[in-house]
Amino acid sequence: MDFLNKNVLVIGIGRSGTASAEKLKELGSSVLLVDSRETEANKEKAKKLEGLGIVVKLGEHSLDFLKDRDLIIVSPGVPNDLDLLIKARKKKIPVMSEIELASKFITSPIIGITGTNGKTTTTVLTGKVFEEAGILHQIAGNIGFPLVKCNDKDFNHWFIVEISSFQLENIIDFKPKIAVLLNITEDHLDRHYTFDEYMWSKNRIFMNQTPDDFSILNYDDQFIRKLSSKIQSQIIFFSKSPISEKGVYVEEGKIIGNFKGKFSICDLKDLPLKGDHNLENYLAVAAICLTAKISCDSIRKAFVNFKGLEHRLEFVGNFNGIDYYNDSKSTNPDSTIKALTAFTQPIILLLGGRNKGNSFKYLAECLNDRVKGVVLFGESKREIEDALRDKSIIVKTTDSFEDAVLESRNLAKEGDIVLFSPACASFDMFLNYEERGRAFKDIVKSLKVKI
Ligand code: UMA
Repeated sequence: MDFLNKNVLVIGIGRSGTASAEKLKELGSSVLLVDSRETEANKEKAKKLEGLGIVVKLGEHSLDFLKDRDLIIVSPGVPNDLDLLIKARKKKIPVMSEIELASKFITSPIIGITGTNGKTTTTVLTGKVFEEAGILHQIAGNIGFPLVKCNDKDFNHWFIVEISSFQLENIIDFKPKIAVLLNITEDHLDRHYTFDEYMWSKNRIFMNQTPDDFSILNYDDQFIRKLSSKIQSQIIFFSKSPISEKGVYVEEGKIIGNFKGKFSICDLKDLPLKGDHNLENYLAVAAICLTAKISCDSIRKAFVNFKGLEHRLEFVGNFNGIDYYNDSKSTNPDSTIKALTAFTQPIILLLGGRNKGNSFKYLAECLNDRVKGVVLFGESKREIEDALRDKSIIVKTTDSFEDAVLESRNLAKEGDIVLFSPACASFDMFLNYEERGRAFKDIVKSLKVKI
């Protein structure tokens, strides 16, 4: 696709939109970048981009933006049913996401990793194995570094890309060599409206694959296993139990590979990250790396040395015999359910924030005997309280984030875990989950936690 002298509209002045606009300008397109939010920060960004010859318009979107447009690049945070996009499609103006634009310039193989939970850990850990094996690679995507900023003109390597459902909504030809679907549970229903629509966007990761490509699928997820019959690429499964299909699974405390014969990859007891979700991540990474023909030795070494990521079951410290864990990245009920599997001790669980359209009923059912108490905060506290009504668990509702953390300390006894795994987005009280996680850690540290 030639971008020279094309009239392109880019929607969103975040990381994706800015990087796309810069790339298109470099390629000789005439770029109009628009964003509905006229904030001081956006005005600053606009000034810089205008210096590069990009026209920027902040404030309400206008249908005039579509006039004489050849192409639209849409940021992931922009809803797919935005009036401007609906009108653009009616006018037959192509609409593509930033990863689609990026893929036009990439010839090296892409590993695309999607799923409701575990994407970032799987992406980073895959990178660690590639690093251990000495294979050139770059990590990009939803992790915070737009793929369109990457360039593979100079050398041949792998792109390890974390991909969200939002980014998949507007792909056209995007085709990963290895496409990974970790799990699918309810999430982002405020944006996708129904679970089927959310599934539809996730499944798009496979839509351009051919029998020369590979898909890595979670055998234990009934929705994912069902869709395997519709996938064109070579399927490699991973499972927490023994399976006869080609792939990676757990048997007798070991991770086993079954790729033209069975072999042991590593012992579970040597793996530093605990919990069912981390086991799924390890299995997926092993399957990806074996598919990329990396040795078991490199996989094992990287697994053993990887200590996990900030805000994902991160150990904060011990205060008066109580262990505090920050799992602020848990923004949906499923990730909290999985976080609970990491512990055998009694737990005080902190829940709350902005609900993304999920039900808390199943989470309430999964609060097993080990959850002694639940402390609620934020916008969704009443909704979660309703879901917990029939449970014989101590439930405390608080009026501020700080009160919630202090209340959890009051409920916990020596030997207990305080688990901050909120099951909700952070946007009711914080800029993002990182800021929320840091706030949790700061409050815990102010309790004079010994790290
Ligand atoms: N906007 C409009 N009109 C609208 C709606 C939004 O102009 O109708 C504007 C907003 O004001 C905003 C921009 O469009 O300025 C949207 O930007 P964005 O939210 O897409 O921000 P980016 O900085 O481009 O970040 C995106 C991803 N954000 C989202 O998916 C919400 C980042 O993932 C990603 O790291 C980045 O691209 C680079 O690829 C973040 C995320 O929260 C981490 N992802 C979700 C998740 O992981 O759960 C999917």
